[in-house]
Amino acid sequence: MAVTTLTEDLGYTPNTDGVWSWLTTVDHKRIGIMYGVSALVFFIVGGLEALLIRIQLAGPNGTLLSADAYNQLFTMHGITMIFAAIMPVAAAFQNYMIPLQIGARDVAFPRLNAFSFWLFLFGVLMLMSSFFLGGSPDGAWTGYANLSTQVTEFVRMDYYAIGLQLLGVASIGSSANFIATIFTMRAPGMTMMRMPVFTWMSVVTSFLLILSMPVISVGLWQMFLDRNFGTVFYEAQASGDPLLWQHLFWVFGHPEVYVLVLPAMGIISETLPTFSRKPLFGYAFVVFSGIAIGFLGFGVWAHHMFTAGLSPVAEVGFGIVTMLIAVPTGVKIFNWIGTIWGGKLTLNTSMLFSIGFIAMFIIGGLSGVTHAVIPADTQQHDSYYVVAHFHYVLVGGSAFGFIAGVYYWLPKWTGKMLNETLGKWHFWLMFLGFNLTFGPMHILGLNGMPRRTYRYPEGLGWEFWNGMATIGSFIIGVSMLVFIWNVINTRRKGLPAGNDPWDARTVEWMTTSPPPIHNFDRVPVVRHLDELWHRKYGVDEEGRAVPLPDGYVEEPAFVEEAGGIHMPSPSYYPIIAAFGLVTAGAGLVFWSSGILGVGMLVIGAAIMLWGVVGWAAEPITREAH
Ligand code: HEM
Ligand SMILES: [Cu+2]
Repeated sequence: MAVTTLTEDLGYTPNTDGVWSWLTTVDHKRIGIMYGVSALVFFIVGGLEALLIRIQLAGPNGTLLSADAYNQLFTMHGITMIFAAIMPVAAAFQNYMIPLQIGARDVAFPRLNAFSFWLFLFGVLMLMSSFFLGGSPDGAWTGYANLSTQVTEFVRMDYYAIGLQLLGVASIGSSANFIATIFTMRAPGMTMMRMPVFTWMSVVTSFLLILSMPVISVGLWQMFLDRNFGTVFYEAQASGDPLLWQHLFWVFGHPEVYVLVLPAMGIISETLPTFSRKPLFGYAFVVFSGIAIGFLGFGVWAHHMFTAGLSPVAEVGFGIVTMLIAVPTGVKIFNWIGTIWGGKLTLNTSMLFSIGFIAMFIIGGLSGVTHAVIPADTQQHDSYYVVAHFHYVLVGGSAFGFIAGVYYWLPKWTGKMLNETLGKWHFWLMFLGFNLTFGPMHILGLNGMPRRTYRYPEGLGWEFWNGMATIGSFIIGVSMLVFIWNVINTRRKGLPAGNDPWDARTVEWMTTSPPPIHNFDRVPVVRHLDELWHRKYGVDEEGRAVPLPDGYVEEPAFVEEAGGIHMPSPSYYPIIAAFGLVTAGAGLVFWSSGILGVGMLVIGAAIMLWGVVGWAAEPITREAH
């Protein structure tokens, strides 16, 4: 079957090698790889920031960092890990895997997809340039007013106010793309209740982003206006209200934590059945509990404000809803354990990280429930107990889940198998390092150690456990080096993987490894949840899975496509539009410096306009050299 891009129909062959082809690509797989590589690099940056923090706190009276430097580091650590590492790694998996899981050839809006990626990348680079241009945001990742609206000689929190907006636009763009793709481009027969759970959790995550990002955008604009135009949205003395910022931030912020963990939950819902050789236990319950978490996630934001002086009635309401979220979360955990139970387990690295996810997430979830108890939270708030809690769910949860996904799907992306021995070293070092870093923080927090404090005196009993936590964080660092070495080594000389190395269940394993630019030579007709298993195995009278005779498949197995396959053409307008928008954003960051700011704003807007007009008017005949 002939595969052409629209431009090829007109005798042009896109070059797929070289930097230029990456700068102009609109292929979801390549965009996924670029998100993945960027996220890994930024995870390392966020990790190095964390190691500096841990060195400073390894013992009492740390002297490595000044208070000012410390404030910038933990603020940027939080922002980097959330917006530049965990969110883009989710986007990496979603970009690469969603079209493959639903039997589509690409996403609905390929150029918007490229635009979202470049906006994310340039937005993060602008945020990080703050290190070299006057100092980084230092008001914590939560940016509480009036600390964040204080006008100083630095523009630090303007980077925050504008930078997060740009990343928000990128997230909304890719979320709209995923929703349009999943609802309109599934292979024939793939009903919603035959969709893999990872794709389902991506639907929920995309809606969470589209509904929550605009809320913080309003808050960020008000912060920017208070800082640069003398408005008083958050000025209590001028009938503004600093609590308004906290409400706007957490109406976004709490759904945001589910944006970070639901994709990882989707991934282990793929790996656990494959490596237990059993269908996912309670598929529908796993799907609907994810949807329930999405809904309830919008009703708990004020549990972050139990010490902000809200009325007891409001507090109790938010406390109860917060406890309620434990129910759908528990349903998922029981269904994962139900899947493993009685299964024929393959304890490879992907499975170890998947089981590690469940165990660590349970610990994080349980401390989460203790936060819902208002009097207890009053003690725990802003202490290291809270820092422990969210690292158990974000590192032990999200990060472990995504790493399980790399060990599961990298053979599909590269056609090569990761080394299992190095994988096991990675897992056990990370598991040990992680628990040694964040386990003791529960004790430190209950012993009164506050977060966001650049040093502590002797004699408060915090020395030993801080020392342990610092050792643990370096063990995490070593485990990540083992992982990176494994990936690099595999790219060079990994063993061939073949199309279906895990004898897996879902459609993505039906195509080659790596997949061709058009994903499938022939689009499969889907009749079952776990379609591929049903093409390989029947069920005997005892209900056991028995291999089907070779070549046996229910007809029609594939879609008949007359007239060849058309793929979207490379384009350079998305990167131009993204560059223009970020330049205009940088102009706003430097608004207070007069002509420089205005100049960048105008030039950026002009470049963006060029990009958008070119994109809209792009003749499909243009040769993108
Ligand atoms: C991998 C190793 C990591 C280590 C050793 C680490 C360590 C720390 C420490 C010590 C703090 C507290 C700083 C303070 O309050 O003074 C902190 C804060 C934080 N971390 Fe991590 N972290 C790691 C990974 C992550 C990841 C993967 C995420 C997110 C997805 C994350 C998100 C955060 C956030 C949001 C804060 C709060 C920052 C703030 O208070 O504004 N961390 N981290
Ligand atoms: Cu919350």
